Amino acid sequence: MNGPVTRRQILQGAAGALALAAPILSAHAETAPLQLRAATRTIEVNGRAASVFSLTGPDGNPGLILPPGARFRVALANETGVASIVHWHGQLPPWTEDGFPWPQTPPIPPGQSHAYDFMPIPGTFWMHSHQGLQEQNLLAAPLIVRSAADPQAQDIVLMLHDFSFRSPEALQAGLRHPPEHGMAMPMASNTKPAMDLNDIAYDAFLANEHTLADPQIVPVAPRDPVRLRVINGASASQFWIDLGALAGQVVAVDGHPVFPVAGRRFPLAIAQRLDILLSLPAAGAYPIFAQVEGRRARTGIILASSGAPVRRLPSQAAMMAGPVDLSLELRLRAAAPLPARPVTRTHRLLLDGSMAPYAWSINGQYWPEVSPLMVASGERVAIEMVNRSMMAHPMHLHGHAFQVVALNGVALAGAVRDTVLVPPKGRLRIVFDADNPGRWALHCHNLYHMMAGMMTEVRYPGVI
Ligand SMILES: [Cu+2]
Repeated sequence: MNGPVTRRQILQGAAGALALAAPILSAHAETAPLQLRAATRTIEVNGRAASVFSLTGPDGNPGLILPPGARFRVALANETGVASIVHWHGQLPPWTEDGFPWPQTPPIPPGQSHAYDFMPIPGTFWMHSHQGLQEQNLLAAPLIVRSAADPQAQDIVLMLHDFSFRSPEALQAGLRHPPEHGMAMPMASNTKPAMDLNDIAYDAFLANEHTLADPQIVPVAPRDPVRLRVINGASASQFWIDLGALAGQVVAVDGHPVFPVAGRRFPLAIAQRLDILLSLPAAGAYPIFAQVEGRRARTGIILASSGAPVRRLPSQAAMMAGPVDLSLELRLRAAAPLPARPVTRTHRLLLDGSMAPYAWSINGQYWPEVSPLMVASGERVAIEMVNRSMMAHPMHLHGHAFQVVALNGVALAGAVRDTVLVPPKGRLRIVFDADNPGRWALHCHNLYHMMAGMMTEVRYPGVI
């Protein structure tokens, strides 16, 4: 074998030697990897058939749920018929296992399988294709990593998606024209300029792949503790999570614990997650809604005690929802903040773009023609994000958990997370420790903004 020996090769060598000497010790190494299958299927949305992707674990359910302490040891089989690669959103693997189509880690050809093996961090995560527009066609699923420290509660996953009967390519092509589907909505104060909320007019919004015409009904016993894990897996839609008659406490965002924040209605930007503790106060049926910002459209699931009557709920709310904002972000405080230390390197990102022409850039550059943001191992890095456009950008950094330390100039010991919303004309500051050498994508998680260029790279020196 050429080149430097990696830590993994040393460990594999050691495991092999031990296996020869003492077979009982090899049992762990021989544990079969979890089979994850990317494929295609037909689903029914509002009574009409649609061909979409699927991403299912060994039990045939979407995604994976890992028990406490388990490694992420996965064989991903690509049965989609096209090249694909799946990103483990929010996880901190070595960069070559991140599921991003770098030249060094190309997409998995159709019919082939690829192995992954790393120690996951606990919490609510998700997985999605990072190839082309596949995420829009539901190549996305939950990735839940349980922890021995989790409080005893019934785990309920609520994964959101936006859906269209048109192909993602047709949706993207439509964006090159003036924004007839775009929506300009005045902000609360009419002294401020108009902001853009939704680029695309979707046909449906899915909650665990159902609409409110045929919602998922989850059995829950009154007063039993529930941990609701909400994942915004939509490609270009942001939601207000509405607990209706239930009172909840947000205890984690993007998988990372926060001091509890009580409420009934929480904003959720694209790609973000919320862990909410709640319980049913009495027998009955309790909807959990997700309403699209700037729209009356909503989706949701229903938590219902045994035998409770469930009534049909309209898929349009009475009132239009306002823009998803930083009202929750301002209240979040990390329960496990980054250790205090001085910033040793700062990068500044200017986020620019417009609906017409449909082009979105970072520091005036369009992916893939970008200058990498260099960081070195051991540095405490700050990134200032300044949004000069009229649309919000949910910015996601791969391979690192960052802490939000300033919002519009206000300093705070905010949440540790992997995706943060930069509102129109807003600015914020995040910090992270450069502790995961490699090449890492940093991009807007609005799929169409990313595909129009709003992506850059964080790179460590010496990576080949
Ligand atoms: Cu964006």
